[in-house]
Amino acid sequence: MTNQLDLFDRNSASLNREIILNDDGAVILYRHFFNLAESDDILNILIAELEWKQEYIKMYGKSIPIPRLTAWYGDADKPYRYSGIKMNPLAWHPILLDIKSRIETVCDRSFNGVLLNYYRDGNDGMSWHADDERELGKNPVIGSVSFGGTRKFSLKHKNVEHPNNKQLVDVDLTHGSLLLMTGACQSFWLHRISKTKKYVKPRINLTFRFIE
Ligand SMILES: O=C(O)CCC(=O)C(=O)O
Ligand SMILES: [Mn+2]
Repeated sequence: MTNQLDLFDRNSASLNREIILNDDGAVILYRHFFNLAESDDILNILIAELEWKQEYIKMYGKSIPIPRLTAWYGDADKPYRYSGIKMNPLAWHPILLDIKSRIETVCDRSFNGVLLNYYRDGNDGMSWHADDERELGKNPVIGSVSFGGTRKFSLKHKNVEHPNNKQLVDVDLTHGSLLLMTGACQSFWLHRISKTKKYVKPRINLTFRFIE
């Protein structure tokens, strides 16, 4: 049987790769996937040219703004649903297609949609969840690219008996980094971006996904 990580080795031998976890799924980090000049340019284009929206979720009969701005781009007819929000895809922006083809060189997978999150400051975040929506299929590969301020990404095992249920796996996601979540990661692990009282620069994260 091919080891999950061997697949990635074939394509990414020349890139510095860090294994964040390889237990009930794998998480791999390429800290400098995009260089500084590229990352600065991409961040400016994403802020200026994408259609950012404030979405709301219903809680106890009230409509609550989610703590970040979002956008969903992708192939037509691939709507995406999470937390009761249905997002129809906007047509691909050229910069998103460029990023997609760059990351596909190491992902061994093609993507047909991308969810973007814009964390304006430390009051924006995303609580514990797994990317386990049915339309992503079993064992999805998620390609997560970050630009802008560094934010702490944490993983927690879902099994309360597992040591990493209490001891979180923390990773700083820096400007230009690519994080791959693969294998059974979404079945066994939760992840989040915690809010912080510290000053943090605005950050945009893109999670490339394949909707079946
Ligand atoms: O902002 C991040 O790094 C994580 C985003 C995320 O988990 C998601 O979009 O599902
Ligand atoms: Mn997620």
